[in-house]
Order: sequence, then structure tokens, then C-alpha cells
Amino acid sequence: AALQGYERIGVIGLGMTGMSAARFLAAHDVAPVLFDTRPQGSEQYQQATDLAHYECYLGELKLEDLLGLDLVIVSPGLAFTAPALLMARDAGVEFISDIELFARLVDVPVLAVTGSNGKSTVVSLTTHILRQCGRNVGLGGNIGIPALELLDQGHDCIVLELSSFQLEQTYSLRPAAACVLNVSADHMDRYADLESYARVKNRIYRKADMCIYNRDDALSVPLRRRQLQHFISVGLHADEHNLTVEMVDGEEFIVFAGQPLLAVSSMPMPGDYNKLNVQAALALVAALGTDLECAADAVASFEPLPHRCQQVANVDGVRWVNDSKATNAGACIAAIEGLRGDVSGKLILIAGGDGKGADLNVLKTPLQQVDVLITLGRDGSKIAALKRGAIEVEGIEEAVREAARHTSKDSLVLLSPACASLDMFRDYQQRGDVFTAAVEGLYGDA
Ligand code: UMA
Ligand code: ADP
Repeated sequence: AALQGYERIGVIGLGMTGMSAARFLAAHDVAPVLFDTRPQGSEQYQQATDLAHYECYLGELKLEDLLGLDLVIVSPGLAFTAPALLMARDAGVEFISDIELFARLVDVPVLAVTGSNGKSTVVSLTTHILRQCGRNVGLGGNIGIPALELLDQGHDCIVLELSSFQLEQTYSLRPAAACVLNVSADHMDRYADLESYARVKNRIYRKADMCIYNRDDALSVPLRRRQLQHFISVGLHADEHNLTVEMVDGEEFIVFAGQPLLAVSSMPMPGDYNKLNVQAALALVAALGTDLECAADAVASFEPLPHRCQQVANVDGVRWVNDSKATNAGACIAAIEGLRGDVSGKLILIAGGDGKGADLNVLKTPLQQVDVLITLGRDGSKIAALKRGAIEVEGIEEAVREAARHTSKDSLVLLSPACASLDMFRDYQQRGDVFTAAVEGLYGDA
């Protein structure tokens, strides 16, 4: 029904999102018109025999190819800046995200999560809790499963991880609950400033039945507060109406409106910021009426995601932690601050990579809590410049060897790059895997 009235529908971008949109249209008897700004299209497209016979335009977008379309689904990786796109929009062509099409079609409750950091952790934990408590839940979005693939799968609710890129052309999403976990500088190559990036994230709240925000982060607070009905906030300082952490009989607990839900010691992930992530997941599942006792039990059986402050070795009291997913400064700062209190010996940090145009100077103060700083990658020297005595190296293996020379009992070596990996690796997973292998190599040889 959402496709009725549209005669010619385009899909721009032939990555994961575009391929899913094209296949969705084809399955609903609409022949998609395909576009990709790359002269060869994408690898996925080159290998897709099922889409090869549709009209397809590769290379720079041209106004005349767009004008004949009624509706266009644009991929998140494509900034809405090409002149042909802007002119076509002025001429009345409707541009939407895949999430917008999903929102027009979905008929089960949706929980939607965005934020600069912690999205994947929170949506995975939320999904795990709902499954443990008997729901048939679908998980997708920015985490790597295009949202349209979740439709008509028989789920009774859907959890979506949303990036700011996906929210840009999204208007109709009515989540049962929506959450902006935090906002710190990321993707500054695509937004004018932090406030405009935060405003795009805030779109997630516009039609939400329940807004979940972080009261310690002003940029996560719903902008239209008074017009909206229901709120829950998460945070680390006391709040008798919301989620927080409190001491109960000498033990730290996650507490919801005064009611202790679970001991922090039973959480499977470290760091203060994970107390916020757990609170956010509990608030999200509460919005679907989930029994909170069941939810709290489920947290303890969650298996933390790899590459997010993941301990990969603990040998003779020296711990090695892979936080390769820390692709911006905010995540690295959270890791330093979250782990520092746990480390009685030296904290050794390995950082650097592609800074994506972000201001890395915000790392300066947190870096003073680090005992040894080792840097690498394209913007490694910018980070090294922030701390006296920093050591610059060429690659991860060299960084690991260098770190090992500085360890003593109770040291912790943290890979938390504050940068994207794309200058040296295929993705953050590969960077984390190379780190883990180098650490294993170190002890394997011994
Ligand atoms: N591209 C072109 N021309 C085009 C279309 C894309 O050059 O016409 C380029 C983009 O600039 C980008 C790359 O192709 O460098 C991929 O873009 P895409 O929109 O085709 O990406 P998809 O393969 O569809 O994957 C997207 C998300 N990627 C981005 O937003 C860049 C995936 O998130 C997401 O898992 C997937 O949809 C399913 O929803 C990845 C990501 O990096 C993990 N997200 C960013 C982040 O988390 O920081 C936002
Ligand atoms: P995202 O999907 O938003 O990238 P992840 O859960 O994959 O988030 O975590 C990305 C990085 O951010 C990791 O380095 C992780 O340790 C760190 N992180 C996780 N949760 C938070 C949070 N609430 N605040 C700050 N950093 C966080």
C-alpha cells in the first residue's frame, strides 16, 4: 500500500541498503531504477544476477535521469549534496531513506536507538533481553541488516539501530520507544557542526510514544520536550523517578524509580558507560511491557560484542583490551575513563588511524590519565602531539611489541584508536583481529 500511486521508483546507492531496497521493490512487482555514483557500481551489484536486467545509471548523478522518478530511496552513505539531487528535490521528486519506507510499512512495535557510541551494544542487549523474555524480535538497521529485510518475517517487535545518515530522510517513524544514547563529535566531514549533527539524531524522538534520553548529556535530550508525553532518563547520578545507579546494602545496583533491578557486579561488560547502556536497554524493553525481573536476569547472560572494550588476554596480571570499535574520540575517552579506576598499574593506550576530520584535541585532558601513549596511522602524530613522551609506530604489531616493553604487573594495554581504521585496514574488525593475533603471538612465542 505504501508503494501505491508511485509509478517510477529509484534506488540510489547499490550497497547493502540499495540492494535490499531494489530487491524489496522487485518482490512487490515494482521495477526499480538503479543508480550508483561509482562508475563501476558496487561489488555487490556486480555480482547480483537478479538485478542485472533493471535500468541502471552509474557514475555522476544527472538531473535528467532523476526527473522522471516519483520516489527515490537514497542510501545512507551518500551525502545529500550532489547538485542533481538538490535540483531534483526542488522539482518535486520525493527522496526517502530505506528506514522511511520501512516505517510506512511496519505493523509491529519498533524500538529505535541512535547515538554517537554504544548503539550496537544497546540494540544487541535489548534484543537479547526481549528474546530471553519470550518475544520474537527482529534486529537490524545500521548494525548491518537493512531494515527492509525485517518486514514480513513474523516478528512481534523490531529493534533498529539508526545512524544519523539514516535519520536524515526519515519522517514517519513512530517508535514505541526511541533513544539517543549520547552525542559527541563524529562524521564531522558531513555535518556543519555538532549541533546540526545532534538535531538530526533528535529526529528519532519526533513521533515516539516514549523518549529515553541521557540526562548527563544535554545533546541527547528531546528538543520538543513539552509536546511529547512520556520520558525516561538514564544517568549515573541519583534520580528518584528514573534509571540510575545507587548503593544498596553496600553494593552498587542499577535502580529504576527507586526499585533495585540488578547488581552492577552481575553485568558482563566493564566501565561506567556500560551502566548507561544497560539502563537504556532496560528502559527500552520496559516500554514494551517486559517483566523487569526477567529483563534484569537476561542482562547477566548477555555475551558482550567483540571489539568493544573486549579483554583478549590476561597473562601474569597484564590485561590486553581490544576496543577497535572506538572510531571516534568520544568512545576512546569513555574507555579511558571507564577503565582507569580498574587499573592499579600502568594504563598503556594504543591510538590513531583516520580521524575523519574531527578535532582530536578533546583527547588532551583524558590522555593525561594514560601512562604510556603509543600512536599509529594517518592522524597518529596529531594524537602523539597531545602528550609528552608519546611513542609513534608504523603498525599494530609494532605497537603491541612496544606496549609489551612497558608492561609490569597490573598493567592494562588498551587499543582504543579514537579514529576510523580505513587508512590501514579493511574495517575495525580486521584492526581488532590483527591486534588480538599480535597479542597472542607475543605470549605464544614465550
Ligand atoms: N557510495 C557511493 N555512491 C553511491 C552510494 C554509496 O560512493 O551511490 C559510497 C558511500 O559514500 C560509502 C559507501 O558507498 O562510502 C557505502 O555506502 P552505502 O550507503 O551504500 O552503505 P550500505 O552498504 O548501504 O551500508 C549502510 C550503512 N553504511 C553507511 O551508512 C556508510 C551500514 O552502516 C549499515 O550497516 C547498512 O547500511 C545497513 O543498514 C555501516 C556504517 O559504517 C556499518 N555506518 C556508519 C557508522 O556506523 O558510523 C554510519
Ligand atoms: P556504535 O554502534 O554506536 O558504534 P558500539 O556499541 O559498537 O557503538 O561501541 C562503539 C565504541 O564506543 C566502543 O569503543 C565502545 O567501547 C564505546 N562505547 C560503548 N558504549 C558507549 C557509551 N555509552 N558511551 C561512550 N562510549 C561507548
